[in-house]
Amino acid sequence: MKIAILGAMKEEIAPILAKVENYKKIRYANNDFYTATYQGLELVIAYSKIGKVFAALTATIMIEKFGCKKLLFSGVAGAINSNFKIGDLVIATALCQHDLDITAFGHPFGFVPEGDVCIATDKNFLDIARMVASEKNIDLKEGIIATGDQFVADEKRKFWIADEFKAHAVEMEGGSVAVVCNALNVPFFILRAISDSADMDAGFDFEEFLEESSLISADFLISMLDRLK
Ligand code: OS5
Repeated sequence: MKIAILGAMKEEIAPILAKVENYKKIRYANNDFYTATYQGLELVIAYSKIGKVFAALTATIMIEKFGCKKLLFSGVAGAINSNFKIGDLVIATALCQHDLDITAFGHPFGFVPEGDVCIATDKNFLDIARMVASEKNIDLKEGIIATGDQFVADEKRKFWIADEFKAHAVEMEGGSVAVVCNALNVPFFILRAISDSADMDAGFDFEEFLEESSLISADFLISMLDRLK
């Protein structure tokens, strides 16, 4: 059974590609997809490029063209919860889209008719992540992750997202991947390591910690794969 491993940026998947065996690059839809094996598991690895549209496109291709039956996302995120520090690992229990707004029609933020404000992560993956964290003595954080086509570097916006969606972290892809996987009945899991605090220092912190936090997330994801084999 093929498993999709997705990131948004090259830096987020580089440490995963470094750990897999004999990968082969396939160019499709303006993107590179790497088919690989890891401990007998068949993987398809890609970075989507930044934002909801690219992430949804790439997730769909991994499922519909490459036949992936499960999807795991690894990458970085901005912290909303003030207890989350740079380098902390966060798993999304559910995902929402903070920039989806048809409130002019009386709907709540993040909602469109026939959709849901939040989409829950696969329970089995959450259990595996909690098990891996407990074995490795890692203080794994969890909660709702809010997604939007915006790099949040502003406390006012961050506190609004926290208040409106009860979100603990923010990023730019997970919510759209959740929509795709939910529609296509593919169990999914979104893992992020904190790279910044979505505040006025976010741009600097992100650049400084992108590589380090990507590696933290990738290492944990690889440990989860060890449990799936
Ligand atoms: O993928 C985007 C979302 N990621 C998570 C994240 C986040 N999201 C929202 N708000 C925050 N505070 C967040 N913190 C972490 C990270 C990523 C953010 S957008 C970063 C863009 C950085 C960049 N722009 N140009 N380059 C890098 C150089 C470049 C040039 C050519 C090709 C590729 C890169």
